[in-house]
Amino acid sequence: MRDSRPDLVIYGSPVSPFVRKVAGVCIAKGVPYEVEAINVFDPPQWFRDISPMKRIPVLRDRSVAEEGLAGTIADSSAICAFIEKKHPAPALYPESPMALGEALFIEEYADTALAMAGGLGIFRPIFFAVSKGEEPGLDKAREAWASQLPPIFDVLEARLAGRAFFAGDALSIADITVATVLMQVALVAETPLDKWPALAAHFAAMQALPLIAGPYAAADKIIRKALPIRFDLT
Ligand SMILES: N[C@@H](CCC(=O)N[C@@H](CS)C(=O)NCC(=O)O)C(=O)O
Repeated sequence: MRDSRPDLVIYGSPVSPFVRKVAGVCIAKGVPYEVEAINVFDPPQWFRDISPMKRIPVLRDRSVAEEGLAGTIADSSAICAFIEKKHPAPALYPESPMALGEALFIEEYADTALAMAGGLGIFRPIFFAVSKGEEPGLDKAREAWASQLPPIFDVLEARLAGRAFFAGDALSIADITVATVLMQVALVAETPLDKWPALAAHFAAMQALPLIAGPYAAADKIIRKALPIRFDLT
């Protein structure tokens, strides 16, 4: 009998923006995948062996190997570049060298600066506290929204320069990464972006795409069980 399982397995949880980024790339390209749940805070040894930094996601390509280190890639950026090579259409990395460089910078900026401010500054203090039955860390989250995020939004607004996409003139890894990481804040709080009109328009357009909305809905279902509301941080 033919194996109907997809080649690609994403180890992680849709609650991670980096898992949703990889899922979004798979959806954009029409590549079947499945998500295999991993508790990254207490992972089994086999997962530690394939995730040197003890982070999700890790990808497995079953067509290479079903277990062990072979056939695995850690880190969402490495995973997405691998998927692009294996499934080139539609391209999610611009052809022009400068646009490619810009896209990779925005991806890195969203993965680091935006993820630190939005994930560590807002998502974790709220959701991790609520999950433990504690009061949400609203002071920390409000400080992050008021002080840490605006300079990052300024950078993104300037890079967009009123355009629909961050790099080149088509959807790229840059757009997918900014949207999935910013939606980590939207899981727990309102995200009024009136002061950054280009970013607000970009965010709204991205949220309407199935490749962003689908993985987000899977995360939202998990989050809403512990946290029925979103907080106003203004
Ligand atoms: N640069 C990594 C970041 C991955 C990452 O930070 N994942 C978080 C979940 S969103 C994680 O695994 N955290 C585990 C921990 O902090 O111990 C990527 O892009 O894959």
